[in-house]
Amino acid sequence: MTYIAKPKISHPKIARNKLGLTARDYEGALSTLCAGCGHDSVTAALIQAIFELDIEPHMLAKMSGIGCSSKTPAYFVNGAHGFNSVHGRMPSVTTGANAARSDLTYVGVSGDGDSLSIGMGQFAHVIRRNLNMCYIIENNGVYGLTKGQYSASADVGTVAKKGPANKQMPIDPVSTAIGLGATYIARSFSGDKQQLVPLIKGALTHKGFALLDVISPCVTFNDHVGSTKSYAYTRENYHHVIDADFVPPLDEIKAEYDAGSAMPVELHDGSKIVFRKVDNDYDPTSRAAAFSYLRNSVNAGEIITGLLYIDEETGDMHDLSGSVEQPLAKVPYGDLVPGKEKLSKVMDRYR
Ligand SMILES: Cc1ncc(C[n+]2csc(CCOP(=O)(O)OP(=O)(O)O)c2C)c(N)n1
Ligand code: SF4
Ligand SMILES: [Mg+2]
Repeated sequence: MTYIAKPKISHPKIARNKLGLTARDYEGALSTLCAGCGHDSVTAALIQAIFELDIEPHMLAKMSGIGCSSKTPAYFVNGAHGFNSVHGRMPSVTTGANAARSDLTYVGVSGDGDSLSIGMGQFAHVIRRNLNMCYIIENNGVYGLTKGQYSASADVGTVAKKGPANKQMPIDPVSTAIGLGATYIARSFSGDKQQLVPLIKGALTHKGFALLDVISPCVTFNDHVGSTKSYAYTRENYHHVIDADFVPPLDEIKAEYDAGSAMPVELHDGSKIVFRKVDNDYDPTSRAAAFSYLRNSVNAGEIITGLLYIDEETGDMHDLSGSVEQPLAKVPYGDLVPGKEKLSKVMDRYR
């Protein structure tokens, strides 16, 4: 999270969560990313969100692929499970882990290259399975780790530090996720922690596939004039379509939320996401409306942020495949072995 090792001093008045842990207990190793990289700001938001949700470190699984962004899990929650997979293959590894341990909270951190270039196939299939995970793309429009080549999210006309402008159409992860049936879709900016933290909390709590596309500028290879993923360009074209607050199950929903266009949506565990619509005609529960709003905004050159779509009705991978409630890894071995009689019955069905 930072280059400078901070001493661990525990002030008696330091904020503690329900587990008695401080935010510092959710930190990881010192970051080795470039100073000012947007990815480190996402790490800071993740630490705050996970701390505030009172998640026990050993009940969290941090997943990633390859890239500067995929190094992020090393920098938060030291005590969590973690798997740094092959480039673009984080979704299938997470699917396997979740199939066996459905009781863990899964957070995957990926890059635009890791998800939309080499990993596009896996990205598409993890969405259609509605795997219960929070999937963050730290989107900088380039392959940062391999020195700044255009990725599949690079906009037409954006210019690299050297060489010609990009001519190929970008793949927008948000529109793609809407089309593929994702059930929680949001976009934010690494420089907007106030918006990012509640969106991460909602994504971690949502039961199903939650995509968070975070514009996260690469200060070394894509932060110059002419880049459409720079800090300056993002700040200039950034538009909150909706503001979302995360309300834990036991907190009352304050009256101010009821006014005007506020709309609470209950999540699976009883917590709530409360929307305050900045654009009154925006409906985050209609897939078709979200899609057309997004397309119009792309044409207007706007970067639309906030919780763009939510569906709390569709079941996750386990609901769809009818798995038992108990995590498969915890089912006693004897119960998993069908035995000769049951096996013959199954075989008879195919004769
Ligand atoms: C199979 C394979 N192909 C190519 C590479 C080289 N490679 C490493 S990271 C990377 C792209 C990373 O870009 P992105 O996911 O956007 O992450 P960023 O570094 O920008 O955060 C590539 C092409 C690799 N490690 N493995
Ligand atoms: S190369 Fe870019 S993406 Fe990678 S750490 Fe540096 S600023 Fe971040
Ligand atoms: Mg990238």
